[in-house]
Amino acid sequence: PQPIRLSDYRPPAFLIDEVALAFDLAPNTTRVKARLSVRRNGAHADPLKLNGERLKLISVAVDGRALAEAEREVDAEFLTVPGVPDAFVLETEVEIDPENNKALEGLYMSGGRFCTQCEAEGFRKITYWPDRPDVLSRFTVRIEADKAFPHLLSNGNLIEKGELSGGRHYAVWNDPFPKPCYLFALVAGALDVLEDKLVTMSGRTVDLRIYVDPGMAPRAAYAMDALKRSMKWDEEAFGREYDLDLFMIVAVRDFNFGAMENKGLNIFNSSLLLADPATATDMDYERIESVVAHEYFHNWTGDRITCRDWFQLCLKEGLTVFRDQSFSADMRGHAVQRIKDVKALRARQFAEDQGPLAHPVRPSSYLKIDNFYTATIYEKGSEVIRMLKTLIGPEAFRAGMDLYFERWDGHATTVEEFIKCFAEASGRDLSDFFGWYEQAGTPRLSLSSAYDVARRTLEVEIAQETPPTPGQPTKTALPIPVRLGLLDQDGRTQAFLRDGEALDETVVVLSEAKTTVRLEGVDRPPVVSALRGFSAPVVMTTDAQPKDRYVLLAGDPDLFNRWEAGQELARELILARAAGQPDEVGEERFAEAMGRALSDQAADPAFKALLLAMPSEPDLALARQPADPAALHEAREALRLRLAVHLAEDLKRLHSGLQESGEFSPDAASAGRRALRNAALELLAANPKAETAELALGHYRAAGNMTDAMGGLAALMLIGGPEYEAALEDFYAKWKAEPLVVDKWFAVQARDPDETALGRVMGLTAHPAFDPKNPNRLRALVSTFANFNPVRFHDPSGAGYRFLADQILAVDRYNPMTAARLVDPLGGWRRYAPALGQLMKAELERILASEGLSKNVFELVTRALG
Ligand code: BAL
Ligand code: ZN
Repeated sequence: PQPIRLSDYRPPAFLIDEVALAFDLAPNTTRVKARLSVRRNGAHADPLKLNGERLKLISVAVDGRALAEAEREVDAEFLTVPGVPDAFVLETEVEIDPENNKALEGLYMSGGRFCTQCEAEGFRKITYWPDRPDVLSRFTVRIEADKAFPHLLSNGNLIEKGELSGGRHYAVWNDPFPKPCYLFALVAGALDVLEDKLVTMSGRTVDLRIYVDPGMAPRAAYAMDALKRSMKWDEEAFGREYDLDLFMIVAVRDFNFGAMENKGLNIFNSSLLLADPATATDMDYERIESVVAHEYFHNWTGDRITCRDWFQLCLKEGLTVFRDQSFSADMRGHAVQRIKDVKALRARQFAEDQGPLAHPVRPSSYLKIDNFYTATIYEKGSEVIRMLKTLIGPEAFRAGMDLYFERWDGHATTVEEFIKCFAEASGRDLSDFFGWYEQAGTPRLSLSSAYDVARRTLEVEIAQETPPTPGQPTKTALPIPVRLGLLDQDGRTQAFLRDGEALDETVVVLSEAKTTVRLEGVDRPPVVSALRGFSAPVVMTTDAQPKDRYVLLAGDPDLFNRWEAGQELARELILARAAGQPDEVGEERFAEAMGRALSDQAADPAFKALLLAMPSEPDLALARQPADPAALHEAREALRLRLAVHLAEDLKRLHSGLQESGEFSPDAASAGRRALRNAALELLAANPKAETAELALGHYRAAGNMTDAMGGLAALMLIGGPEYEAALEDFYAKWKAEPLVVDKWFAVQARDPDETALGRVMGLTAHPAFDPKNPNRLRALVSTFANFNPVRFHDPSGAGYRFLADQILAVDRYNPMTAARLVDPLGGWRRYAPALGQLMKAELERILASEGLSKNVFELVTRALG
């Protein structure tokens, strides 16, 4: 297959101002009629070439005249009509089979309902169309179906509906905002609806509707609340008001993405929408809040202003992640949110950036754009916007956003044009900053400092270097904002002078390979707190001694760096032990410091819960290569055991003291207390004594909500034994009718580090509740195992790799997009000890040698091996 390149971009040959679609819905034989008002774009004599896949063509007509077969060409990917006029009406009719569409792209059925997923290239499986984001059209959509499908929904406003003979009915929708076809949506079926209203900043009343499976409407209440808060927040933080009279969300169970921002009709994976205390954890509530916000925020950053081509994906995704992270920080606390966001960034994006799948935030070529919905585009894309805001300041940032909305509303545009708005608003030359979009890889910073006690000066030197990534052997220096403050040895903030200005904190912007800054008026020997708030997506090493880290852990006013100091201390101790050089004294000292941090009454419980969680095994595997997952697992457990023993009384006190009574509330403070209580239990579970198993079982049995039930079950999983087996059985018996909870049951078993786990996971693929055609279920078992159970996935026999490769091959036959997302854990083969790496590579080669591979899997496996 030929790659698509950014440098080959050409404007569309034809534009379509208006389209009328008519759907006659039937599970196996849906008819789609399309009436397109087409006009030639520019002076050329090209034929009209429309994308279309898996469509049975019934008829084509130009300006009312049906075309004979000789007058058009049809192949597996295109309909081509030569010799068309400059402006004309094209009418097509096709037949499609939603029931047998298991790729879940285009129009398909989930739970007996029709639904769509068109981003990135699903619309071409619905009708013939120039399937690219820079063709913006006004859509009118008529849906006709049996009344067994009572709700007939599409984008925009409902303009007509009525009854038809033969038990059928119809609805007509009009979307006044021109949009690319990837934002088209249709839903039809039996649904319950939760309704509400919101008055916007200009006083308009908007109807809000969330459609869910019958009986589930109460579980949409939290999503509705999150939606209303998001709408208000976007008005206050960005001055953006909602534009239609109606905003709808539909939850479906079978979905490749988390959710989709179709104009006025968001479609959600039900796992990111439905919640009540009995079936959803606090983490589910948190994710629902952020994803509801994310999809809503797309209305302006994605829908009103979209991407010129798919290379610009970060233009809408990185920016919208930045917006949803800012919203979550306002809702839940800035420091705690930042720590969680950075943990996610490191776990997914840093790993991606260090492997064969590394790519720039704006890539320059692809085979399947589906493969670029990555942590780099999303999470690093958001970090880039955050740095931009740090560099130009919040006022210029807001002015740049205002200019972007004003200038580009109703258009499809590029990252260059976006950055130009900030350059104009700030009066700054941002050409160097563009490097963040074009250069892949995580910059490495090394910081050293020299204190001159006589002159009371501190010289800080920071060097940057970005390792090579595939296709980019040499790298240039980037502008990197490093937020920095000083403490003294007693942990008090120290003011200093920079260029004569007295400051508590400053931002050093690195622009060269090496940058030196001189701080004066530093009265006492300093401890440097650098990269506060994780001001740039980099890996930083410093000349700090462990004693400096203890000072930061105890008292850095920047909570991110306080947490980071704890993580760095823990990482060093674990890596030393994994390398066969345990630092027993250091481990004790660390346990004592953690004890002091836990007893800090002023600290937020949610923050303490994060402090208690040791760096994850995937995170540790990135820190030292080649990685030995078994040694890392053992060393991490050894440190956890030491903490569990040393802090046993504190942890038990926390566990009993934080037990809640009264009604469940999903608010951040209550969730933080539950998080700390469950974190205490998880740490205690590192010491698998009978007493701990009893405590965990009691916790599980007494749980009044899913957060605590899962906390208990996860702790029992770590302890193992009959209590765990009993709880697993009890859990399944209780929840087997609740798909989202059964997903959790599969996932907890997939995370089990016990040596029996691989056999158990393989056995679970034969469980009657395992349905690999459902992406949530597949991810719960297979993806959780491969990504979050390193010690068992990297079984020295290679059986874990073989299991994953078999799953990829099986799923690729019907759902390439989801199959391709499973490739990543094998992609890091070069980072592991050769005995493991070669086995991983062999599985990639086996996949590549298989017949009938999709483009999606082919592209990722080829790159992984490359
Ligand atoms: N646009 C795909 C789903 C999302 O990022 O919102
Ligand atoms: Zn998005």
